[in-house]
Amino acid sequence: FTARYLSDYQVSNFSIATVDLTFELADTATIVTSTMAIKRENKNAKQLVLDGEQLKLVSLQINQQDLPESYYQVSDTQLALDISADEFILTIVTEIDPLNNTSLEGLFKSGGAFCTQCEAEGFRRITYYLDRPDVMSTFSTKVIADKKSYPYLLSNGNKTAAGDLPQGKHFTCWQDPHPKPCYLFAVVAGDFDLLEGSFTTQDKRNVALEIFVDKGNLPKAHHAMASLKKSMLWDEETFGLVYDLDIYMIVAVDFFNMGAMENKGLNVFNSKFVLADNESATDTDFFNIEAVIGHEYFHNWTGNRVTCRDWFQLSLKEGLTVFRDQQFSADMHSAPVNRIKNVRLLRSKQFAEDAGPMAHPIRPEKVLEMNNFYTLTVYEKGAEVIRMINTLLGAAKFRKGMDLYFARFDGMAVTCDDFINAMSDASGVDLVLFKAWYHQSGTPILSVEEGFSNEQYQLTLTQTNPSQKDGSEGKALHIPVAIELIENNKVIRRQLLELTSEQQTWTFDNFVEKPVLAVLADFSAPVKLSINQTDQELATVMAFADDEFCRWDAGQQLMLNYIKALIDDSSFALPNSLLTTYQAIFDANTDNAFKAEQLSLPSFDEVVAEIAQVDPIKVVNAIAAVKLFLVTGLTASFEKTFIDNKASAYKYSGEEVGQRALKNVCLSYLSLLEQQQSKVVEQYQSSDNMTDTLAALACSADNNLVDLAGQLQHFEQKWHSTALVMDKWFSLAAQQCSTNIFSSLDRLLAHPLFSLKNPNRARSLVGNFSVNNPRYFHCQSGQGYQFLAEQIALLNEINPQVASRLITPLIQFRSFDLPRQKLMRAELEKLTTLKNLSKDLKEKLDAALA
Ligand code: BAL
Ligand code: ZN
Repeated sequence: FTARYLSDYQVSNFSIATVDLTFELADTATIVTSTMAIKRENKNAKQLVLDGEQLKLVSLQINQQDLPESYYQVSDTQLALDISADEFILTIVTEIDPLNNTSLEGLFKSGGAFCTQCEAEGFRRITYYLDRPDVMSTFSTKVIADKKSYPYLLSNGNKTAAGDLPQGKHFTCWQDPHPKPCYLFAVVAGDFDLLEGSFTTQDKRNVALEIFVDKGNLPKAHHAMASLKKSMLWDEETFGLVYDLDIYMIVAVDFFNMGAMENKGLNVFNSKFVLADNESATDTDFFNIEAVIGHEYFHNWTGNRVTCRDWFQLSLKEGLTVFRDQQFSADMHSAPVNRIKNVRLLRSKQFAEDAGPMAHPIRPEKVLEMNNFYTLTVYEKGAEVIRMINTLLGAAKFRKGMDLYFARFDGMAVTCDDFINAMSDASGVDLVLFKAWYHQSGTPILSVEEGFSNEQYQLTLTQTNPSQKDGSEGKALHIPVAIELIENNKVIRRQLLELTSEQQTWTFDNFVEKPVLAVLADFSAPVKLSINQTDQELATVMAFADDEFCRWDAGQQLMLNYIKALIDDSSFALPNSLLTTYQAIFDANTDNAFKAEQLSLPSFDEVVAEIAQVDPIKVVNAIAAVKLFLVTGLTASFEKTFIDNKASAYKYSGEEVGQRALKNVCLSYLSLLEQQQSKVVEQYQSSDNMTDTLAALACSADNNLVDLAGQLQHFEQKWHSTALVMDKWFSLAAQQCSTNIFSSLDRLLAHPLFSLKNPNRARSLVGNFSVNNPRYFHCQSGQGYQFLAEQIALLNEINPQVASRLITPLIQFRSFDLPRQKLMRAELEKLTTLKNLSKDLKEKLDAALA
């Protein structure tokens, strides 16, 4: 395996103007014929080297003449051709085996359907090609298959022809007028139910909207359709971006490595992000479907019309598109609650990645396996970086920057620098220093010092940036820090400070007494905050900051301080003042969804991110102790709020989602008290919706309540034939906080509905155990680590991409105490000896064990 470096980028020696593809689909021997119009762009380049993996080369022709064997060489990864002509037509026929393709890259079977996944480098598993994003071509595709089994034959662009063929076969032809890199290519063939809709663009064109789902699932596609229409309208209204083909198709499949894929005009989705109805989907499912449909739709401009020059620039499209989907969700729902959820994800998962062995800048500089870089850093931190540009420029200038970006680069493959330069040129804002966010890894620590004298308030901000992988010191970044100053329980000053050096001090005049600081309003930068505020100051921010994020965050900080105190000393006595502060959350006139976030304590991962080499069981115990203290002291408030927010028949609407969230947070607290546990049973039995059912089940699993076994059995009987719901069942069963968990896990692995070949299933059981069952994943015997490592070893052969994702909790072993480190390391070392160790795992194991 050889690593690739950003600094080695060179333009392609050859271009491909057009590519015509014919797929003769068959389970184990699909024939792909590719005819390409190729031009030599670099006169000094002698060989044309095409990428190709796991292909059987059937034939090769130049300008319709067979190419003698002496003119080409085939290896496991390449086809090198010696061709003297500068312009020529190359026809390649390959044979591939979709049925046995369990990696789910390239062409594979998902259930009964054929489907493709080409990003990042899957197209090379379909045919030999210049598989790089800066080679953009016009694609036309003919798909041939058995008509009865595969009535729908789909590809990118517009349908140009269709007809019957002998032997019960048929064909459909597609033409995509927009030149594109091959990672955006897709083919799907199957027998589906089709939900049809339409959208009229602002320039009055009619776009056909088609959602393809497994037979019988049509009623579950309506929310996805509504979400698509909202996305299309939002992008027109917010960014002036209009859809550019006559048809937009979405296909939902059960076997998929990612959430979804933005192939031009033909998105392929994990069915989890399409299918929903009131009985089987949770509020979170409904929310996520809208967000992911939006995300993939927004890629049509940020990703497809303007794409990446090379894969190191992935954040060019992903950071920007996540930012756009976050803005979309914020506009559709509560902006502060969305912001809180973004920040929780960042703090719990991205901060750990940025502190772990796979830490990388949002624009990585060295890659062994590109699939390893579809990360929280590239996506979520990448979105934070775009958000900071938005904050520094202001919304109007940010929009001007977007307009200039599209005016300059439409139809091109470009770099992150091109994006920033457009932003800077359009706004006049200097972003030279800001660019360092693109090449520096690690989470900056922002330390806050306050002073007060002679009616003057002084604020000193210091940034500390972690040292980099090459040993160099972290440099000062351009950090926007939005603050509020509160005096007499009122915000009297609001300002955006720009920290551009290691340390800067700001002074504010005319204060009678020291104001209370609310810092990082709306979480204005992805940093860790180091600040000493008293409980009283935090309570003031919780009650009186204007910025909702700051109000929420002050509560989190307060709780974190006490969780830390309990980790240091488990006999630490929590003060009753905490109860008063928490009671104020119940009493405040705020919306329910926000209250639910305020009542939710920092998660296990968020706490781990704050403490070096921590004993994980102490973290679990400390969080549980704070929770028990709060519910014991405020039982009546939790109970009243729980009862007051019981909704009538299920409806997915903002008001009711908030009510359910608040009610279920209260139930989670109450379930710690034996005398309240009947509420869990009652809720499970009376629930008419998946949100409440799962909330009750989670209480049973987390507290190992006696009713859990019966509830799981009942749930399984009811839902055994609904795949997405059974994923939830496997997740919950893996979350059971019980000494019997390891025998349960063995039974679950042997369950007839369990298969490691289905990524959703593997993630439900294996992923959820290692992430959401910390007491047993981190148990002292090391059995939890061993369980995960054994499944990863199996997945290494089946689906390296999924294996490589699931290994994350093990490679982050340095976050934990030395005994755990030793146990986790031992499992990682065993994995290094695997036969056929994949590139995906090797890159992570090497980084972790270095
Ligand atoms: N491009 C891979 C899937 C996504 O980020 O939309
Ligand atoms: Zn994306």
